[in-house]
Formats: sequence, C-alpha cells, structure tokens
Amino acid sequence: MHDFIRQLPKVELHLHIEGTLEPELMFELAQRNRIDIPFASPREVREAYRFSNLQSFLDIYYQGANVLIHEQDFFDLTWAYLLRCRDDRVMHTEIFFDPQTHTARGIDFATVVGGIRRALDQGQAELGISSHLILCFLRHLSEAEAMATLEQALPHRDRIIGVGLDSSERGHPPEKFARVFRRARDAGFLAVAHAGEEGPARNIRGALEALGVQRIDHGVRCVEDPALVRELAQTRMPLTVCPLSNVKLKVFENMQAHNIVELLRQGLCVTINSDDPAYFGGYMTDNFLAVAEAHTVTRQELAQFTLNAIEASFVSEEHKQAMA
Ligand code: ES4
Ligand code: ZN
Repeated sequence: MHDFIRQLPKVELHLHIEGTLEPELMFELAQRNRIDIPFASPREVREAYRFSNLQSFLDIYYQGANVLIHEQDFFDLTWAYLLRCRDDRVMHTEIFFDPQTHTARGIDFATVVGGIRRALDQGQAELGISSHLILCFLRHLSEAEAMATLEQALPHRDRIIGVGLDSSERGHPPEKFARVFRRARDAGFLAVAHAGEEGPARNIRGALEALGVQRIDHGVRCVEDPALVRELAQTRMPLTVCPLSNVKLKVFENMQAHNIVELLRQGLCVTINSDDPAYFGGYMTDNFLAVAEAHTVTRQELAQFTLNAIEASFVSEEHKQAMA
C-alpha cells in the first residue's frame, strides 16, 4: 500500500504557500534579510509547532512569514514546494497565497505575485507540474481591506485564477465578504472559501449562498447538518480536506476519528490535501499515508481521491481528460 500511495499521481487543491516555509529556509531567509526571529535553531522552531487550535497555529504562521521580503524569497519558497510536488507525484497544484500578510509589512503585491508565479512557470517548464494561483483574503481583517486587496489584484487578473477566504473562521462568517466576492466574480475570478473547519456547518451554506464558491476548503463539519451532506453529495460540491492539518489543529482528536473516508463513501467529492505542510507534519504523500494507516481503504478508494481532485480542479476539460 505504501508503494501504491507513493506512485499514485496526485492533484493538490488546498495548499497555503506561506505554510510550506520549512524551518531551515526560515533560518536561511532570516539571515539573508537580517530579520530577528525568536528561535535559536530550526529544531527550536519545530518544537514550537504544538498547536491547541487554529488561532494558536495562525499566530506562529504569520510570524514565520516575516522573513519573506524579496521577490527571490517568494521564488525560493515556491520552488522548494514544487520540488516536494515532484517527489510526491503531484501533477497539478492550486496554491493559495495571503497577500495581506505581506502588504501589511510594506511588501509590494507585485513582489509577492512575481516571485510565486516565476517559480510556478519554471515548475511547468522544468518539472511538468501545472498550477494555478488563488488569492486568499484574511477573514479576521475588514471587508474594506479585502476590497482594497482585490483592487490590487486586478492588474494581475491573468496570473490569478481565483479568490479564497482563510484565517480565523470563528467570529468571521462568510457573509462578511459577500460584496467582495461578488466584485471578484464579476471581474472573472473563480471562488473558494474555508468553511466548516473550526466553524459550524452553517458557514458552508453561507459560503455557497453568499459567496458563490465552486469548492469548500475543509468542510468537514458538514456532518453536523445531514441535509447539507446530502446536498453536497448530490451537487458533487468538492471539499478540499486536509487530514494532518485537522488532527494537528484538533478538529479531530486523532486520525482514526477523522470523517474523510465516511464522506467519500457517502459520495461526496472529497480530496486529500496538505494545507500547511511545513507546520502540520507532511506533504501530499504523508497525508495519503496517514489516512491509509488509520482507516481501512482500498486502492480504488485512494485513487478516487485523485479522480475527485481532477474533477474539482480549475483546469480545462481537456487538461482534466489528460490527467485522468
Ligand atoms: C489555514 Cl488550516 C488554515 N485555516 C485557516 N486559515 C489558514 N491559513 C493558513 N492555514
Ligand atoms: Zn487552509
């Protein structure tokens, strides 16, 4: 089964590029950019990665991003992730970035997008990995700040396929960003949103109805609303589930308690993703292995996660055919 998982072609749909910052690169960039970080070694950084909930993770994740200053830093970050994709047989990836984390520190939007996109273009040319970029709004910030960020994205419309919504779910329901998403969709962006991770099932309905999303990121708390589960199955609304993330952030007590296999068997379009792999203990293969170790799953079911991800991806029908 291990070999089968290693060899299985994969598609990643839920990956925060800032969440791929490994402690070693964090140290290298801190030195290169003369940024103080409150750790003496990469090992000390790793030891700080014990989280009690989403917020305890976000605090340390935003702090880590402070070492990213120059276009080359965003390139190096993204290139390191693409090399992991190659090792894990990820043939296509749709990655999130959080521009507000950087523009708030005085980094230009164009510096961020430029570095990430240059790596993605090189990944296509040299590694044969296709990709899309999705801009996430930080939901703990205001609607006005999200709208200003959208304005900054408009000149880069051809390099960003969609918008998403991440950060602290509790207290920041999707409806807060209904007008921002309306404007983004009118400008031609596709839409996704984190919902039903730490927040209630009603946030999934909110994301569908108020934001017009094409996928739900996480969505595992849909099980609290059986009618919603039936609707998600009937409409094949994709859920980009992140097993190791959910256990690290205590959405589930352990991997055995995770509901991903149950959701798959109920006919939902669930996918396996790594979320913030440098912080949660693993990339795509690690997430597949963790699910297969904790649950009895067939090869057919494991392959179905990839087929679901192809179906849920934002590539052309032609490209979907080629990947399937
Ligand atoms: C995130 Cl796991 C998760 N949830 C919400 N927002 C995030 N940003 C980065 N990782
Ligand atoms: Zn996420």
